[in-house]
Amino acid sequence: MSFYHYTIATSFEAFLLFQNYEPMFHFLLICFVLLYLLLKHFLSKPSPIYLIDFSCLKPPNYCRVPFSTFLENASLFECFDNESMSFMEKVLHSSGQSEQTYLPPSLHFVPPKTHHLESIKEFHMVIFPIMEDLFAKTKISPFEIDILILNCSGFCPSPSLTSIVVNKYAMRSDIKTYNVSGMGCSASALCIDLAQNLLRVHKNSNAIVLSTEILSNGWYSGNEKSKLLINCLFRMGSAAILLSNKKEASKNAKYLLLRTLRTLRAFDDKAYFSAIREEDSDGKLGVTLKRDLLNVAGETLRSNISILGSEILPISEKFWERCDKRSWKRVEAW
Ligand SMILES: *[C@@H]1O[C@H](CO)[C@@H](O)[C@H](O)[C@H]1NC(C)=O
Ligand SMILES: *[C@@H]1O[C@H](CO)[C@@H](O)[C@H](O)[C@H]1NC(C)=O
Ligand SMILES: *[C@@H]1O[C@H](CO)[C@@H](O)[C@H](O)[C@H]1NC(C)=O
Ligand SMILES: *[C@@H]1O[C@H](CO)[C@@H](O)[C@H](O)[C@H]1NC(C)=O
Ligand SMILES: CC(=O)N[C@H]1CO[C@H](CO)[C@@H](O)[C@@H]1O
Repeated sequence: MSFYHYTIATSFEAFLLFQNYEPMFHFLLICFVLLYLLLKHFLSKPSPIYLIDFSCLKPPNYCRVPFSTFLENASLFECFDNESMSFMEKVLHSSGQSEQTYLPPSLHFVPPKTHHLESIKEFHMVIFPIMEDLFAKTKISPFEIDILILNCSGFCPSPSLTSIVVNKYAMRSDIKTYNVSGMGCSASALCIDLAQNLLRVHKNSNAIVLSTEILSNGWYSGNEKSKLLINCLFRMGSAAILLSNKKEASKNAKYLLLRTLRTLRAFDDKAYFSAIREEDSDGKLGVTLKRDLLNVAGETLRSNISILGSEILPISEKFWERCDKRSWKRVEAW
């Protein structure tokens, strides 16, 4: 109850006392106040959560890896046999990535350097520029950040990745940090959902969601095809997203967070084993991506996106969606 409400209630009470009203009226007043508080509690909506702005990494040009130099250098590493080389070549060309992708400096060495220190250096390289860009864009200082969530699947050092960020920008001691690891791409839905839950509880707060994959320690130097995919598909990148539930955020925010949806399929063995970090028969560590991954991810996306769509799309879009479905059915019936 605010000071203002409190003053009104006590002045009423004082008035009743002065006028020598029956105890019944005092009781009524208390009931009224309680009812008001209950209504206020149940009817007040949680404050909206805005995405104010975001920043994505543009790695420096000297990190660029055209397909041809990637393959040329890989053939010099002396760990891949001919079959692996032609497999990686095929994957690169059908991966849909352009020639404008980047690998961290550690993987430009022949052979690649995959030490812990290299991963830390890579982390600095992908996170600090986007943090600075985000602070500059939004004119928010590191001191105003209340929540920091960091998502990086393959690298989990100590001190933690969030601590590295807090240390670099000398952030507040009461900041709430969370580092999410080992969850691969699914961490994206999870981190936004986590931020949403935290912002529901902590009023008037700014949250940053940071996201990256560290490649230096993920490099695979064996010849198992299901593990070689990682070398070809993952490239340097990172994003910093600023979310806020402050009142003033409504003025300059880019997006409003409407709904999140989380589904965990670890109960299902097929999903559980579809992307797994393990040693190959030679004892070399790598991440196995199975064909099941596509099926499982596809199924989950399909069923969940239609639920999300029905909740957030405007009526006109839903109408067209329905028409689309119907015409598709007609096509299939043909
Ligand atoms: C691999 O290819 C090179 C030339 O491209 C050839 O000289 C070599 O014999 C091949 N090795 C195997 C094991 O096939
Ligand atoms: C290939 O190796 C050379 C050094 O041997 C390095 O300068 C270059 O950046 C590497 N390129 C790639 C794409 O790894
Ligand atoms: C996450 O970060 C917090 C604080 O920064 C740290 O206490 C915790 O050990 C970290 N957890 C993991 C799994 O890295
Ligand atoms: C979390 O990291 C993964 C890569 O590890 C990325 O694909 C995903 O988009 C990230 N999540 C967010 C919130 O950006
Ligand atoms: C809320 C909801 O319906 N989620 C669904 C998301 O997709 C998985 C996998 O298909 C379903 O099991 C969930 O029910």
